[in-house]
Amino acid sequence: MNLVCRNIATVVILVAVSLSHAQFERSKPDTQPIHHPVPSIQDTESLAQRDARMQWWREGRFGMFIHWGLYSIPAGTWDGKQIPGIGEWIMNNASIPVAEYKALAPRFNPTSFSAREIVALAKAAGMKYMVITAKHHDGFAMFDSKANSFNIVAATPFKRDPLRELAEECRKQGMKLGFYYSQDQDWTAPGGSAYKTGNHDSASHHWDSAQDGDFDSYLHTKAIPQIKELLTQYAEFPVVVWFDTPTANMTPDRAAEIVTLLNQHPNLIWNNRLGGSYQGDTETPEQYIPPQGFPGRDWESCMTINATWGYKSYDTNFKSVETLLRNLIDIASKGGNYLLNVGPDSKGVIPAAEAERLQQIGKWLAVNGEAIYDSKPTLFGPEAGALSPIEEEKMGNPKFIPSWNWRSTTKADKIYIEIFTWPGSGSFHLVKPPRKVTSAYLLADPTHTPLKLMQTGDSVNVHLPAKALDPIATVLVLNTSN
Ligand code: H79
Repeated sequence: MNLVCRNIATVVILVAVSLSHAQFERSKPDTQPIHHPVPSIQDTESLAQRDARMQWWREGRFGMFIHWGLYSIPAGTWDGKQIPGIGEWIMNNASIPVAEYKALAPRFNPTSFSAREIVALAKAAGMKYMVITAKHHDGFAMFDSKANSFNIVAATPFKRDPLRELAEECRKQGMKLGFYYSQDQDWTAPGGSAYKTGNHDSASHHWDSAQDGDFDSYLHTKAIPQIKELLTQYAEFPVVVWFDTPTANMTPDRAAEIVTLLNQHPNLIWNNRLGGSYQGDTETPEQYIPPQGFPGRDWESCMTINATWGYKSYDTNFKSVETLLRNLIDIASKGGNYLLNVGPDSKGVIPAAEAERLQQIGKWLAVNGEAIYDSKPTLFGPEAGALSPIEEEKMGNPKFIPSWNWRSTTKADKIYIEIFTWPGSGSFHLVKPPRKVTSAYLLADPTHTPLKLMQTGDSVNVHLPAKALDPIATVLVLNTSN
């Protein structure tokens, strides 16, 4: 290929295809008026009330998920065998009897836990909220519970309440705090539900008769009393309740009992995993980014930083800073939030490889956060991409290839282009920008020196320096009118 040809090809790679962005608009109420035994706040509030309730969450964009519990002791290994799968599932995946699993509690003494350090890390990462497992499927409460003694204060030598310590630090450091609670699955309380794994073939999918019992009695003696405790023991927190894995046991009437409690906290945000036909506030894609977001719904992709939620000593499959940061940008460009998980170990420490990655993301956000926080989705359509210089469609037109070359976010008078692949052509070329571009600069340029603009016909060419300011993502800011 001669030089001229190659230059044309690099320019073509950055053509934007303008698709409808109507799918990102949030103009309709979320919930269809399906009949709920108890109307939830989403059923009764006005759109304006909903917008006010969701405001901090929509602006925040980036949160820390913390999966921490007794499973951090076995850390993926049981009886000398490495148990495949996610670490917090070890009890189920290895069919551990209730008594044996409960015997982990007296060994749990995470003396290196520091709420101050964890909140400080979340802040340094540029995260605006955190959600911690108050009780996962294993049934162990990571808080001071009078309702059930299988908890970190009553059953361990540690005797401290990490949720109380986190609440205090979040208050001090200006961080929002939410609680994850497994309301339906509970593998150590009689009557709690279990998803089926392996050969757990009975109707209940239990693997130990100690798990058998009446679901309503589990709900009334453990789950509901503990949810009450979580909603009332921590002053202004939680601001989020994150339910998980509803089964057929979570009927509308049972879920309604929980909704009655949630309704007493009118600023609370809760997700779509309560069950019983309640849709909650947020869609929760797990371990993926929906290509088009969720039209008309608030949403949050929750993702692991390696391949497990709960700590596994031998999972070193860490995603690169590049992947994590580009995930955040991709999610923001589609109007969602990123809830990125960390898994503290049995001493209460977030593994260094995880902390380092968060620090790096925070460095980028400290410079470029303006393009992420409180931004609106792309105006270019859900899949920015490129017309292939080589491949053709059936009709002989260049083939459209969705690409990671760049993403875009929006504010009232600005379009941000987060450039992943720095163009070799020396300029960024936009065909039919959705607004009139009046000037441009790079966000990471401390002087915000205007870049040379060339408007020709319906396209804009922005002159760029030879090298990216940040190899992961350099933000081009376009000042726009109308
Ligand atoms: O808390 C994290 C997971 O433990 C929890 N949600 C996130 C936030 C979660 N619980 N269940 N699931 C997610 C989906 C269930 C997947 C399953 Fe399996 C497939 C259950 C049985 C087969 C994964 C693979 C767990 C056991 C084997």
